[in-house]
Amino acid sequence: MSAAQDPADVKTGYSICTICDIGCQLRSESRDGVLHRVKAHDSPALARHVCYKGTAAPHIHNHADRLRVPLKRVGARGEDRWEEISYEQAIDEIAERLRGVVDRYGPEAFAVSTSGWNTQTTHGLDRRFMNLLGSPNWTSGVSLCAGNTAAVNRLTYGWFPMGDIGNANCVVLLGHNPRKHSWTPIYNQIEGARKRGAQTIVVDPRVSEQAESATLHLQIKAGTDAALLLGWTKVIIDEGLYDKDFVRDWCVGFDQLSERVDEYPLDRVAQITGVDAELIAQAARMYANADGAVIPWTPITDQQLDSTSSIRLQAILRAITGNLDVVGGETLGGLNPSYRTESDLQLHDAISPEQRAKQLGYEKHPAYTYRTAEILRPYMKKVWGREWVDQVMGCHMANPSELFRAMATGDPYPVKAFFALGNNALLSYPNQHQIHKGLMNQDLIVAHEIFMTPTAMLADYVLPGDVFSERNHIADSWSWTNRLSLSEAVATPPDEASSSFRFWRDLAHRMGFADEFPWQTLEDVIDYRLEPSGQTFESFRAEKFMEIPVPRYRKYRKTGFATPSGKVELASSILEELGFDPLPYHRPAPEPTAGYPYLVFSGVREDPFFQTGQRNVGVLRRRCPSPKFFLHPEDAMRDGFVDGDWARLETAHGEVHAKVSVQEGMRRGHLRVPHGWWFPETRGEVDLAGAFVSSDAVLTTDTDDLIDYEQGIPHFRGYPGRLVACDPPVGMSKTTLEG
Ligand SMILES: Nc1nc2c(c(=O)[nH]1)N[C@H]1C(S)=C(S)[C@@H](COP(=O)(O)OP(=O)(O)OC[C@H]3O[C@@H](n4cnc5c(=O)[nH]c(N)nc54)[C@H](O)[C@@H]3O)O[C@H]1N2
Ligand SMILES: Nc1nc2c(c(=O)[nH]1)N[C@H]1C(S)=C(S)[C@@H](COP(=O)(O)OP(=O)(O)OC[C@H]3O[C@@H](n4cnc5c(=O)[nH]c(N)nc54)[C@H](O)[C@@H]3O)O[C@H]1N2
Ligand code: SF4
Ligand SMILES: [Mo]
Repeated sequence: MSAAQDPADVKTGYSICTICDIGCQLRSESRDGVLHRVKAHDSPALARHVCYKGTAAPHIHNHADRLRVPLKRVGARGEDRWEEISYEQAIDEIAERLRGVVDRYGPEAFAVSTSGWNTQTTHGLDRRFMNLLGSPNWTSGVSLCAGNTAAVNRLTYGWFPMGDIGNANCVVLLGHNPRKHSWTPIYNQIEGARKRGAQTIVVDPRVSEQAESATLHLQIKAGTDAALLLGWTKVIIDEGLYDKDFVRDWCVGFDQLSERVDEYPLDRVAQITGVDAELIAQAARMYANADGAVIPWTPITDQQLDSTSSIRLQAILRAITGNLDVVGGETLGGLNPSYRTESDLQLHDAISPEQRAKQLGYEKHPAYTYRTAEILRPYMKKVWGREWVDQVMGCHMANPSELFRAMATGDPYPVKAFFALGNNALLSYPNQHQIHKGLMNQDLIVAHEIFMTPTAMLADYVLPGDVFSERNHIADSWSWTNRLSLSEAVATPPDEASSSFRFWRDLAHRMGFADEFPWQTLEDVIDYRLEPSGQTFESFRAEKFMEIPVPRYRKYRKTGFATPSGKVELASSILEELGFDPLPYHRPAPEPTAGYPYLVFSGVREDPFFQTGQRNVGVLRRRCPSPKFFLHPEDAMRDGFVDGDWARLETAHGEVHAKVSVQEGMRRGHLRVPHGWWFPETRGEVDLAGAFVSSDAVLTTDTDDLIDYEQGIPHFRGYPGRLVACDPPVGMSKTTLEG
């Protein structure tokens, strides 16, 4: 047999897909060290959990534009001119320049933004490094997603629960719209519940895919979810539909809550939300009367002006209807005792209380900062056995708006070094102009990336990251659930591409923290994390692909809840201590005007992409070549638009471009803007590859009147805008795409 005919070296393994953040476990197959295909799981229970982004992994991992070697900026910042350097030179220089920033401005001048699920192998070592150095300024895209929800849930009952959709008889989706190709496992769970006869209630200004098959659809006016939930709570209390024993034995603040919801009679709620009063009452009764009901996490209420109240109301409803920690309700999983948590690795005691208190957001918007985590310490210890418990990475974060403002202006102190790992920060927070200004004002920017994104284009050093098919990992869903899942390397990273573990370890060794970073390899860290169970990575891998501890229910009967009162705090003593309203409320957002007649919301994720990613991947981009605004046919007709027209959306803060998509299912007067668009194909022709052309982040700002009080969260759900006809933006005519 000639060499050309030799059978390829075929390797298969289990993988956790990191193309989106739901992390399906799949099967990966490589040939001669190159990822060849990704396919469904061999366990029938998991086989349906794969979408077409997951199976497109070879097109992403083997993409011609994949970053392969470290790059150092040679032109002006953002000019996108580079020289290739060795990994060792890159780390040496980064360490030296970071030391320079810390010596001159203090460790708090160093900030990190990362979402963690795509870099996957960090294991909390980023925070460990920062805590040893003395910087509290870590933030993440999860501050607008499940991370902040986790932190806010803990104010009410000390944990962020996971809905037991598989056993629920009623599922409430506040906007949240899982589909066949968006969070596929959650979609499958909801479909399974429907087939069992579970009722579904969808609250959405659009007839979304989930709304189409819902038992009840409440076509709400964007941004008014808190008012709706106040109305539900009032119905449930007035009609005595709550769990009286649970409320008596396990809740505090019920009378105060009853008084507060009395301010929200149904006619007022109907007027605020645009939903019929009787339909609101019917939905509240359906939820409260179900034997096992869940309100799964949703990003919709993470990104509203009264986000803290919206999230708290979901927590309150779960509690008063007796759905906490029961089968078919909201399970308080707890930590997996077999695996050291990321919080354990993060060493939050290593940073001094004085440095912690410098965390940006600590004073003004403390809900997910160290300030709240510090208050919770003794209660976390009592119930969950650790003082510092992080869930979904979101419980000890700096506030991004405060951070980018400090980077841009030096107020309240300078922030001069910024690292983005697996995060396209420029497009992934509100107020993109301020983020840009902040990035332009840095002495050192490092991006750890797989592609040259607009954020990476602004860096001094770009380090090539590895991808999930190239690394070993055991995932623990960041302490949201206590499941452990195996992910095995089947392919070889190209050239100098390497893991975020290696980045933090090598930097730590150069910055004097070698003793605290004793691990040589990634598998050493996993072995360390598995130590409490007596397992190692190899033994875990040899024995199983997943470990799911047997659930235990109503654990609070033994331990109480991890709150100051030990009970569910319907009126939050922590919010009160922090100087905020302890009870939930609705806060109205700016209304449309004659000049800005649309109520704009951002979101409706597109199936082929995850967030700002994959616009360069031909097999996916061809499914959705351009960004789209959605509007109702009557609005389109009045304003003279037809399907496919290019248009410019203007708000008080910025403008973006997209094509018009006329959709019957939109609520009248509403306009949807997509998230995450830039145009990799225009690199070299358009500044920062079109990062400012269609990105929702330029439409929204983060001044005090437009962010949530407690967390400092931006309002992406319902702000005034107007639509103007325009030509296609420069560079948008190209159609050839790699991959
Ligand atoms: N304006 C605005 N901001 C938002 C949102 C919004 O709707 N509007 N949504 C928010 C939400 S819900 C979320 S979850 C966050 C998401 O925030 P992130 O998860 O940080 O998503 P992105 O900012 O798209 O950045 C992901 C980057 O990781 C890179 N990447 C992918 N795989 C790997 C890998 O294996 N290794 C490395 N090193 N890099 C990799 C991709 O190329 C991409 O550039 O954003 C939030 N921010
Ligand atoms: N294919 C794909 N799947 C993804 C992602 C992706 O980028 N691509 N991202 C993942 C991530 S990180 C997240 S956070 C989720 C997000 O996914 P979802 O939770 O589904 O969120 P969106 O798609 O942004 O919007 C969902 C619905 O909210 C409605 N909506 C808008 N404003 C409001 C409002 O004010 N109130 C209510 N009640 N509804 C409103 C919209 O009409 C839309 O139908 O998807 C995950 N899955
Ligand atoms: S839903 Fe798709 S992209 Fe997300 S983890 Fe699963 S396979 Fe990957
Ligand atoms: Mo998200």
